[in-house]
Amino acid sequence: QLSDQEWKHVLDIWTKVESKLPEHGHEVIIRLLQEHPETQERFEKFKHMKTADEMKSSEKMKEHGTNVFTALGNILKQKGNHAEVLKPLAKSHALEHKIPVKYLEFISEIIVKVIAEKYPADFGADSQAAMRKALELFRNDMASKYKEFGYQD
Ligand code: HKL
Ligand code: NA
Repeated sequence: QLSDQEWKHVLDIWTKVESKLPEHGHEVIIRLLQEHPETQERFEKFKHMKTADEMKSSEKMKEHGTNVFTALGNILKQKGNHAEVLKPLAKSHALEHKIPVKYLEFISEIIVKVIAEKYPADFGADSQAAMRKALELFRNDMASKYKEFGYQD
């Protein structure tokens, strides 16, 4: 679990992220698919795309990035009491999309990197550490739900 101070770091930087949430969500998805091409195969609607430019001009991908970042924001705002919000997400990612925890690690790293690039002055070492911790908590709780749903990656 995170301290009050750590949650404050996480939610303060998230307020900045929300000022351009669709753009940042879009960029994270593009980088996930570019840096880890195996993740692209999991998206029926994106797996045909060949170039980063094609991804950048895709309104569908921007919409997906928006949905992912909106969902993530809703989870972070629970400050760890996210069981109820996490359950349907864990269920779909385990049983429908079949997304290994390893891929959740990939996206977590990219989220931290992108925020650090966009907001260097507001996302110092303590904030970065707090965000990593929050994303780790998210992944650990996703992983235990995966087990409950009988999904082993
Ligand atoms: N997805 C998230 C979050 C994440 C930060 C971690 C998150 C939050 N997803 O067809 C769909 C696919 C989705 C969703 C609909 C799909 C394929 C897919 N997702 C793959 C991934 C990967 C692997 C490339 C990773 C790392 C990842 C991480 C939130 Fe994810 N995702 C959705 C969502 C929401 C916006 C939707 C699911 C909506 C839902 O479950 O409703 C009960
Ligand atoms: Na995703």
